[in-house]
Amino acid sequence: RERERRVLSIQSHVVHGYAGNKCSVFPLQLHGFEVDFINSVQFSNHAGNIEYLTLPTRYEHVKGQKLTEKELEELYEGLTLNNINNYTHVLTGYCGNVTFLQKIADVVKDLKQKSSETKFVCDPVMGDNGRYYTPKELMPVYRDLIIPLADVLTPNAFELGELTGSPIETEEDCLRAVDVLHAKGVKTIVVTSGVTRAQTNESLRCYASVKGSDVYRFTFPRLVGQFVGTGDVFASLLVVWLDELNGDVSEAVKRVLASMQCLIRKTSNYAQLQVDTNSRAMCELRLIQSRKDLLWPPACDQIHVE
Ligand code: PLP
Ligand code: PXL
Repeated sequence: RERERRVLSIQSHVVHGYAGNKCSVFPLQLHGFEVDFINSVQFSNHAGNIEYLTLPTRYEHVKGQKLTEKELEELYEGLTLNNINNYTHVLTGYCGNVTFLQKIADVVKDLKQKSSETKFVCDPVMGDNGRYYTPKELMPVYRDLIIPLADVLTPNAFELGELTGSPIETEEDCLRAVDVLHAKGVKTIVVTSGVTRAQTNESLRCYASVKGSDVYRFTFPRLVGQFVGTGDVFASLLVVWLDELNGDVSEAVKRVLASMQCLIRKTSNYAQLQVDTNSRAMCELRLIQSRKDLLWPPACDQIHVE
C-alpha cells in the first residue's frame, strides 16, 4: 500500500497562467501527493517579469484579492477543530506581507507540535539579482522566525546573502553562508541559482548541502529566457524527490534539475514561436505540456554532479 503523503501548500493562486500554487500543486498531485492548498492571494494573473530575447514583459493589469492573516488563521482553525490538520509536509513560497508570514510561522509551529515528523519546505522568496521584489521587512521574519523552523530551504544566492548578512559572489561565500543557516537548524539547503562567479554564459550552478554531511555542486546548461514560476515548480519537485529517495539530496536535485531543463526548454521554444508569429514574448510555463517530464525526469547527461 502506498504511503500517505499530504502536503499543506500556502502560496498564490493565479486564474490565468502559472505562479505559486498553480505551479506547485500539479507536480505534487502527479506524483501521488494529496495536496491541501491555501491560496494566499487570488489574482487574475501573475505580477512578474518575463524575459525572452526582448525587454522584460509583464501583464499590464493584475486584479484580485489577498487573504489576510486573520482569514488564514480561520481556515487553519477549521482544520484544527476537525482534527484534519495532519500533514507530512508544509510548503511555502512567495509571500508579500509581514503579518501573513508571521501567521505562517504560527501554523508551521502548531503542525510540528502535532507531529514531529512534519517537514517544512520553505522557499524564502525575497528577490533576485541584487534586488528585492518583496518588502525588505520580510527578511528579518524569515531569518529569525521562519528559518529556525525549516527542514528544507531553497534560497537563491541573493536571498542567502540577505539572510546571512553579506553578498554571495563566489562558491566560498555560498558555502560559508550555507553553514550559517545550518547552524540555525536547517538540515537541507539547496541554493538554486545566482552564485555569479560560479556560473557562465553557458552554464548555471546550483548547490545542495546537508547539515553535518555532504555538499554537492550541480552544473547544467543555461537556457534562453527567464520565466515566472520556475522556483515554485523546483520546490514542489524537491518535496517529491527528497521524500521518494529518503533524503538522498544529490539524486533528488539531479532529478529536479532534469525535469526543470525539459520544462524550461519547452517553454523557451514556445516563447520563440510567440515571437515568430506575433512578436510577443509573453509566455507562461508549459507545465501541463511537460507532464511526462515532471513525472519521469529523463536521464540527462548535461547535468553534472560533483
Ligand atoms: N535551468 C534550470 C535547470 C533551472 O532549474 C533554472 C531555474 O530554476 C533555470 C534554468 C533558470 O535560470 P535563470 O535563473 O537564468 O532563468
Ligand atoms: O512565482 C512567484 C509568484 C507568486 N505569486 C505571484 C507572483 C509571482 C511571481 O511573479 O506574481 C502572485
